[in-house]
Amino acid sequence: METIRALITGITGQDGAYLAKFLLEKGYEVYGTYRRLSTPNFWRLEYLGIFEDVYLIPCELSDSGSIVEALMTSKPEEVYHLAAQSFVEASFETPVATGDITGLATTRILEAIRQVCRNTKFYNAATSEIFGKTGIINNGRPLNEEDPFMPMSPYAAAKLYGYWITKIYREGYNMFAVNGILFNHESPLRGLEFVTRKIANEVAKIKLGLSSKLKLGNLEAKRDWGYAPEYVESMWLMLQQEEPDDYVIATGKAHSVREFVERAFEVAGLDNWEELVEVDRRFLRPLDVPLLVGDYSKAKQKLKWEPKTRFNELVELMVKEEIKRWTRWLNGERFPWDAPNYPSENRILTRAMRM
Ligand code: NDP
Ligand code: GDR
Repeated sequence: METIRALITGITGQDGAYLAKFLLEKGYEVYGTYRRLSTPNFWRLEYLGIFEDVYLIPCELSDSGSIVEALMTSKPEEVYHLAAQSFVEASFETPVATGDITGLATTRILEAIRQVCRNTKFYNAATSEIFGKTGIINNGRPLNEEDPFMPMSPYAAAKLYGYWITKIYREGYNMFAVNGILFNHESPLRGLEFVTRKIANEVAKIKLGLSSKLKLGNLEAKRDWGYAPEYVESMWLMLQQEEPDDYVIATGKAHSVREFVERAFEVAGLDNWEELVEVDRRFLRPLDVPLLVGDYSKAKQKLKWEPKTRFNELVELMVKEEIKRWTRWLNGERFPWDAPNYPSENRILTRAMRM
C-alpha cells in the first residue's frame, strides 16, 4: 500500500503535535508548516518524541506563495488546517491580524488547494466559539450542527468566516472540505495562557512553593472541556468518510472555571483555594461567552467517535503533569518545556488594563 501524505498547518501547536503523532502511528508521511521565529518553537514535537519523524516546511499564513510551496513540496492527500491566532483574549488586542490569519488565511489555503491539488481532502479547524451567545440563549441545551451562530469575539467572527468559506468551496467546487466544530480540548501541551493550563501550572507552582497566587478573570464562565489527543482522532475520521460534512466534537458536559480551580487545588492536596485565587481585571474580556456545551450525537453515530477522558480525570492528569515538570526543573533537569521561558504576568501590559 502506498504511503499517505498529510500536511498539517500549525504543527507546532497543541493539536498539530498530537495529530502528527497520531498520523505517524497510522503510517502516514507527515509534513508540517511552521513560521519563522527568532527562537525555535518545536518543544511539543520534542516532548512527544516525534521531532525527527516529521518534515517541516516554512510557511506564513499571510503569504499565499508560501502556502502554494507547502502544497507543492508535500503533495498531500490530506490537509489539516490548524494554524491560527487561536487565543480569544488576544483577538481583542489584535483584531485585524486575527481576521487575516484566523479567517482569511483559510481562503488562501482553499484557493491554493483548488489551483494546485483539487482532489486533496481538507480539514478546517472550526470551533464552538462560533456559537457564541447561542450557548446561553439555549439555556444549557447542548449545541449541535444545526444551531445558529452568534460569535462574541474577533476570533470567533474570523473562525465563522473560515467555517463558511470551507462550506462554499465544498459546495461551489465540489471539494472534499470539512469543518470540525471542536469544543475546548486541553492537555499538558496546551498553550500556557489558556485557562486550564494556566491553572494547572500555577497550582503546581503554589504546591511546590514557587508561587503564592493564581490570578484569573471570569470564574463563572462554563466550558465543555475534553482531552486533546482524543479530539485529533476525530479530525482524521472526518476525512475518512464517503462524503464531506461538518461535525460537533465535545463531551456533552459543561463545568465552570471555578470548578476547574477547585478540582485542581484538590488534586494538589491544597484545601484553601479561596485564599490563593484572586480575580484580576486584566484577564476579563470585553465580551466573554458565558456557557458552551456541545452535543456530539452526529459524530457518535457517523464517525463512531466518543470522548473518553472526563472532567475530573482531565484536571487530575494536567495538574499531576505540571507538578512532575516543576519537580524535575527544581532538580536541575532541562527538557523541552515552555513554562520557565514565559515572562511574569506583571510584565505584560494589555488594553484590558485601561478599560
Ligand atoms: P495553538 O495555539 O496551540 O496552535 C496554533 C498554531 O498556529 C501554532 O502552530 C502556531 O505557530 C500557528 N500559527 C499562528 N499564527 C500563525 C501564522 N501567522 N502563520 C503560520 N502559523 C501560525 O492552537 P491549538 O493547537 O489549540 O488549536 C488548533 C486549531 O484549532 C486552531 O485553529 C484553533 O483556533 C482551533 N481550535 C482549538 C480548540 C482547542 O480547544 N484547542 C477548539 C476549537 C478550535 P507558533 O507555534 O509559531 O505560534
Ligand atoms: P477559550 O479558552 O476562550 O474558551 O478558547 P480560554 O482557556 O482562554 O478561556 C476559557 C474561559 O476561561 C475564562 N477565564 C480565563 N481565560 C484565560 N485564558 N485566562 C484567565 O486568566 C481566565 N480567567 C477566566 C475565559 O474568560 C473563558 O471564558 C479556547 C481556544 O482554544 C480557542 O482557540 C478555541 O476555539 C476555543 O477554546 C473552543
